[in-house]
Amino acid sequence: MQDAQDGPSRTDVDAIVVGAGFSGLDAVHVLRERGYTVQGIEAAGGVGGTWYWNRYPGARTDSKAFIYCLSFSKELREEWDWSELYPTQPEVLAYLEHVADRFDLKRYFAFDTTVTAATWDDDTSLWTVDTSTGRRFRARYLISGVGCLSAVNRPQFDGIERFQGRVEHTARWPQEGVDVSGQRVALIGAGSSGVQLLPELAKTAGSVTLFQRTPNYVAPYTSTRFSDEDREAYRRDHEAIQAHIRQNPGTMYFSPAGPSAKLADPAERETVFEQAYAQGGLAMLLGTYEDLLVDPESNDLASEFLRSKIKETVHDRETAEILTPRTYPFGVKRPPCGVGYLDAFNEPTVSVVDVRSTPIEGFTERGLVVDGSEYEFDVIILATGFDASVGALLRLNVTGRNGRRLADVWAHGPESYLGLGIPDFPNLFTIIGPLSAFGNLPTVVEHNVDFVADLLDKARAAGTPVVEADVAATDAWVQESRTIAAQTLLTSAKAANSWIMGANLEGRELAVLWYPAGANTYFDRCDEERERGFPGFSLAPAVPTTAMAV
Ligand code: N01
Repeated sequence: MQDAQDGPSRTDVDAIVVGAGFSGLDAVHVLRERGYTVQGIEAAGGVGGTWYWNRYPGARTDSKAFIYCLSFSKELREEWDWSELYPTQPEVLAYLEHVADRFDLKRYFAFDTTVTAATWDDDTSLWTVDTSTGRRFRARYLISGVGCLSAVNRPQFDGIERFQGRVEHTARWPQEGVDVSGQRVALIGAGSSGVQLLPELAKTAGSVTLFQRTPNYVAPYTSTRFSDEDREAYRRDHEAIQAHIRQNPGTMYFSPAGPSAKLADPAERETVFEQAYAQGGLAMLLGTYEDLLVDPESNDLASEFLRSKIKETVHDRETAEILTPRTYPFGVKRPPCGVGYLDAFNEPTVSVVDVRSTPIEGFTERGLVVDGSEYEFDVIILATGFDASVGALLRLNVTGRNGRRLADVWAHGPESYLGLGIPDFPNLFTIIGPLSAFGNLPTVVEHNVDFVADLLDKARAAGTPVVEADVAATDAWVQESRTIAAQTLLTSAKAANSWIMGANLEGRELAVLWYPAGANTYFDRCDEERERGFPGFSLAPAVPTTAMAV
């Protein structure tokens, strides 16, 4: 086979990688380094993945900068200077642009190209990938780097097309921005995106009205600027930091204060909670007590502390009450972090409408209707989130062995071995796919990509390039994930409408989307699988073709 990268037609390659975010960039880089020919496909006009699309004001990470990056290259670490603890969207996008340029990755991608179908052919042992541009690609391996929060959720509001003003979604924010100066703005959604955007809108808009269905336990952000000394310290301590996050269930740089909130001394516990709240970000969830997501009594203590902060911060009693979560435990819905979110409700131009018991009835020419009343706006912003984890994969229209469609196989929830391989879908690998680990995602991405590359190397060395997750190993992984989830507070996901279990989408069955025993345990399990020679995957020879090199 020709070296697909050198010729004008990059149709037949070893691997197709879908997506140019953290996962896709890392996968293309690692596979190239190991001698595979690769074709990347990306729907956007450039690299960045989630950071390409989510350009709304206020967007930033809630992972610390010195771990929210790729760790494989010392040079990359030396030459990139993060400016603050929780970097903003433009800075993360600039970082990913830099990664792509630094390792010359853009040349392997077809941009502005959306995958419309991916089909396995048993007669050739190849994947065929069709795209929106009409180009068709063939490869031995199909690696999904589509991300877990990329399929946009746009609720079907009645009459939305009638509205004469502007409608935008946070996850498809226009590159040129949206000028809301003096405008009457409606914001639908109070998840991480809405919580980050609202205070930014409030700076210039004439008014901001939040339409909130489920209130959130919102932690503040304290994003300090980095000094040169800070940066030097992070570089010097890189190995220790990586070892630390590898042992943390959320792959984050926090050290819990103790095993149990309910068993801690009350005065000490109060101090721990206060310190975590002041520290901001995810410290309240990951830097206090280890049992918050498994013990209801411990969780109650944290939930009540956060409720008291809302009451303390928001002056108007009725507004504070609407913003206070009371029907589900803290952490079951991924907690948003907000710079000045709660304080914004003390501004006379900012208000909230509770749409839990009286949902939005529909849009009109001038605005939207709730409980029979019309609210008029110039701009309506949807911060309504994503079809998480499975959505972006299903939108690839994947068909495996014997014409089996992934959408049918996963009709009652995703089934996958280690979140990476699916029986009947040979040579498809899903980076941070359903039932892999959730946490600081670049860390999980790198671990997943290295695992898959090692597996492909083994298959290549053995001359058995058709790799498929075993049914028994997959069943056991799915069962284990469901059993562990049932022992946690995730069982309250429905009450929280939490995307963590797909409960945010109407008509969707509740599903375990992540391996719930923590990323540290997940990494151990993957490492064990690798050390034992990948017993959970079968390897077989390919149907001989003259076109492929592997
Ligand atoms: O989405 P969400 P998101 N009528 O699903 C509401 C990551 N992220 O984009 O809760 C009225 O959390 C919905 O209401 P309800 C992060 O992992 C990270 O905000 O379903 N409201 C909810 O309030 C995050 O968790 C950052 O009742 C409707 C909101 O829309 C994940 O992405 C920043 C509705 C959606 O909240 C998703 O966050 C941004 C309807 N019909 C995102 N339909 C960082 O900070 C939906 N809603 C790193």
